Amino acid sequence: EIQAFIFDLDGVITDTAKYHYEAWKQLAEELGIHFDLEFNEQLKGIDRMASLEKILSQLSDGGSSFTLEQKQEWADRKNNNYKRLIRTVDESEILPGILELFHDLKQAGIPIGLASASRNAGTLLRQLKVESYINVIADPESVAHGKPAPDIFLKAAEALGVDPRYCVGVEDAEAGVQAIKSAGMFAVGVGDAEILSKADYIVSETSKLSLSEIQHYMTG
Ligand code: B16
Ligand code: MG
Repeated sequence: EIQAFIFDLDGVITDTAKYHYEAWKQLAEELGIHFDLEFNEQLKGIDRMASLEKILSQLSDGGSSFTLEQKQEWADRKNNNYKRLIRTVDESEILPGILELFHDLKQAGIPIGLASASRNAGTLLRQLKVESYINVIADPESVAHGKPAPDIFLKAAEALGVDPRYCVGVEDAEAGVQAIKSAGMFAVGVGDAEILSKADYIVSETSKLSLSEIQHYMTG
């Protein structure tokens, strides 16, 4: 029996994945590093500094010549690009089917947790006006290891007081699906079935997410 749903934010509740892409692309271009959608796939769900490290690792010296201070400055620059891009986000950018799912979960008495790597998650939930549906937001700054480690999903489950075995995690990223599976939860993937092949249940888009279908699938 499902006792909680734990959602990723970027790419699941709203399509901010495209703004993260744009913000990194702006920075990568300034640094003369090639950046495309395929590479971006590896950054989904990965925290800010780890994402920067992956981008810099494409340089001939693997980016090892930069000081922490310099890297911090670039990470801040990316975040400023991102904050500029999300300034106008409002409830029209909630992905299709998400509000209906939140509503069905509330109706069924199933609490909702958020497990996003983003330090901008609170701002976005407010702009999307969905805060009232979310019972618990796991703080990414409080966990030792980012996705694909299970920490952030475990943190959300703990805050909800639910055993991970009875949690359903929803993710759009490969690293995120791995995090859910390592946490011992049922993983719902949204997106490309090949990229998300480790998920227990996959839909191509958020509009296809349905509580009754997932329940039906889990109980066989
Ligand atoms: P920020 P999620 C992740 O959010 C994004 O997928 C990832 O691209 C981003 O780098 C990360 O948040 C950190 O975001 O720079 O805003 O702290 O998918 O875990 O909701
Ligand atoms: Mg995501």
